[in-house]
Amino acid sequence: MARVVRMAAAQLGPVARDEPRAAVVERMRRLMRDARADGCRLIVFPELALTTFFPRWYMANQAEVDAFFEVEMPGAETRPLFEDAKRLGVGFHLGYAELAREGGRVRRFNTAILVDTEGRLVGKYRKIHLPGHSAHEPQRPFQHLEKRYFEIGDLGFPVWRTMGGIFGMCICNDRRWPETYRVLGLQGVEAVLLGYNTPTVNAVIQEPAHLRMLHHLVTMQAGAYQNGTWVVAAAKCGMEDGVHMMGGSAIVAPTGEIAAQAKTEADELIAHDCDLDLGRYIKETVFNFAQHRRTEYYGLIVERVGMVPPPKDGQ
Ligand code: CDV
Repeated sequence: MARVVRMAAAQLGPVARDEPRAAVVERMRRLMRDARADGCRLIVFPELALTTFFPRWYMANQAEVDAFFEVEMPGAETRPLFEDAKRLGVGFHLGYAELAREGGRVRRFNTAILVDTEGRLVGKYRKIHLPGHSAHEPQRPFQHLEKRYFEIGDLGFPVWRTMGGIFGMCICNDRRWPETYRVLGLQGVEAVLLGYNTPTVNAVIQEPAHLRMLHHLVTMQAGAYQNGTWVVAAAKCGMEDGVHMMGGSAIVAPTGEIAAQAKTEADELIAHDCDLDLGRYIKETVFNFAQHRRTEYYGLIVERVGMVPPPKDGQ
């Protein structure tokens, strides 16, 4: 019997800096109700969904930065999402800025959680591939200070058996890295859930908007196919506090095909009946890892971080 889970990507339009968390949560709750009405069992919200994408600003005052972080999950403002999950029977993936007190110190992560259809928090992931820079670079049209405001995630890339399948998570820039999908694929992942905030403009080098969209999609399509997994990706997009953020929320099938894609740059739900067994034939044939991987030749992938070309003649 096919294991079909109807899943949704809940794209969010812009969240202004002065928009209260409670108002954003109300927008998300509406999307959850729509998902329920559409027969969905799981909904994916974007990265840092509860606030504007604050790493675009340099803030010297840590208290100002910390105002964008959650100190508890659920907290007073996010608890309704957990209650709705249980009441509606719709699990969710949520990205947020996490301020944790661990080992006697304050730690800050770009985090995503997985909540099941009973409203239970079943999984947590902390973003590993943090893009951008750590020092203020005033020559940029806008900043990307994830390396300043967050630590590198310390939880690895786990998967969870829940809601009838094997689920993994990653966040935004992680989706561009084949290593993300392969580590999840080696654990038999059947659906990779992710949210993203991607500026339409590359702040460092001129890059046409169509290429930004191509790179977003092509990496997810390759990751899906090469690991026989669904990928469900939700954007926060549109003109947010003066910076245009890319839409293109998508549900990608294990075949690498795009099963559903957002049309707007506003709050929008896209959904698909995801057969979690669809990737099985890929996992059992062309990407049967146990039969075909040649790890004896892959050492460089973990031994070497940066590229080292061979010496030029005579050197
Ligand atoms: N939030 C992100 O991780 N954004 C990056 C941008 C900076 C390229 C991304 O990979 O989409």
